[in-house]
Amino acid sequence: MTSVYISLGSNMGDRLSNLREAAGMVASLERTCLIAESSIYETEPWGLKEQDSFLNMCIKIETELMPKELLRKLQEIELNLGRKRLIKWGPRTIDLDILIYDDLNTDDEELILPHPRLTVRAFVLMPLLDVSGDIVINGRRLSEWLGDISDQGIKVFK
Ligand code: PH2
Ligand code: MG
Ligand code: MG
Repeated sequence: MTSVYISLGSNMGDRLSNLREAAGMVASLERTCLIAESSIYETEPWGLKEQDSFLNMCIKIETELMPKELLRKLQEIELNLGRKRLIKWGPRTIDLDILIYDDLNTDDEELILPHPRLTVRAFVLMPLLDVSGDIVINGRRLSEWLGDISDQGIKVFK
């Protein structure tokens, strides 16, 4: 079994139930179990400012799915929950991103691991800290990366 951290985000429709449904669907994937869920955070939009605020969370799973298999399954879940790929960094019903897959470092065009923008996004770092503890990514602890980021407008939602 491999430990994997996944980020969930939603800023369209019923954001809370989108997160909950998606987390449930990930938990019921074959050869996969859910280990931990973070708090849910309400976060100001990052990247493209002119959109509604997001709810974000992270989960930890253990899985026997290979990275690309898992990626495909997450994309299926996004589609099943009505995700349409419209604008980069724009509004979305649900976004499921693999953040960390074991200690794997890949530079594949489809799947870069650890997630390349993990260390600059407070909306990822804060929930990740909840479920992973203060692990080292790209040579620094999550809390150190977080310390570099000025306030990105994040508050606990639930
Ligand atoms: N996702 C994005 C772009 N901007 N901002 C917040 N606060 N939360 C997100 O999940 C998010 C974002 C594209 O994946
Ligand atoms: Mg994303
Ligand atoms: Mg994504």
